[in-house]
Amino acid sequence: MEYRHVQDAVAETGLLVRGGFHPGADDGVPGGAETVVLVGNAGPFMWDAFAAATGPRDSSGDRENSPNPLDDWTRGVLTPVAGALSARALYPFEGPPYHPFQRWALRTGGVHVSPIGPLIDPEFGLWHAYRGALAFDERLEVPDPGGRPSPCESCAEKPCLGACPAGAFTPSGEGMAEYDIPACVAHISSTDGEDCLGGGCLARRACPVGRDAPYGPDQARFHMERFLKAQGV
Ligand code: B12
Repeated sequence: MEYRHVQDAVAETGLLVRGGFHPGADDGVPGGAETVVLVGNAGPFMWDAFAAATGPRDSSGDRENSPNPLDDWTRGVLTPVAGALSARALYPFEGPPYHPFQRWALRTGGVHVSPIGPLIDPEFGLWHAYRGALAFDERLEVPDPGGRPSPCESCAEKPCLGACPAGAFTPSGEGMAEYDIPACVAHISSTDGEDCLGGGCLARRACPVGRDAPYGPDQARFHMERFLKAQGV
């Protein structure tokens, strides 16, 4: 098995391979593994495949009634791919306790911590996420992402930190800002929060990186509404 076979099999679903690594005992991979390949979304492909499979917004009772139809869809497409590749599928939404997907993503070397928490990709900016991981008992050669530096290092302005209308991000000097989840949720669920709800997090949208790869309006609203539902709103 070669890494490119994994890339090809995953790409058929609309998802993307987002790098791999060889885990150690302290990486928290259940049952251990020789290789972990992360699977995620970036660009329009996942949303197009999901929308085609589940129908347009509000027209499908199944899509609207499930706690998270995107998670259901992900399991539906990725579990068979894992089976065909003799891998185990692990999901970021399994939990709590959750699998440490951000830690695993950092282990691939392709992404970096952003000032507001979500990991930043030098190409897609903050417009990417993880949908699963494939754990292999076999050792696969994984490509070196090339050590591209974090785009945040050369970003003097850091507009992400000042863009939240609810002031939910408090810079903490070093590393990530403090994220005030209740302030964020209260704002998004009020009438003043329509811009965040309809177009996605304004702090993410303020980032100059990945401006040509943002989520479309339907996808942005879907994620924000699910985020609110997950917070019990
Ligand atoms: C619970 C959860 C939330 C909670 C609480 C998040 C929090 N900040 O505490 C809520 C619901 C509020 C939330 C909100 C959002 N989340 Co969230 N969330 C998760 C979830 C399901 C579990 C996180 C967790 O507890 N992991 C367990 C610990 C042990 O794992 P971990 O990898 O070590 O993760 C922690 C550390 O890595 C740490 N961390 C992050 N970077 C770094 C860097 C260093 C150097 C260190 C030491 C630690 C560290 O923060 C992580 C969370 O505590 C993950 C999926 C997952 N399984 O990881 C998504 C996840 C982290 N969320 C994600 C996203 C996109 C969001 C939102 C932006 C969504 C939105 N509304 O637009 C918001 C805003 C988040 C923000 N600004 O922090 C993405 C991030 C993708 C990315 N690009 O990195 C993830 C990975 C889901 C996914 N499917 O991809 N989230």
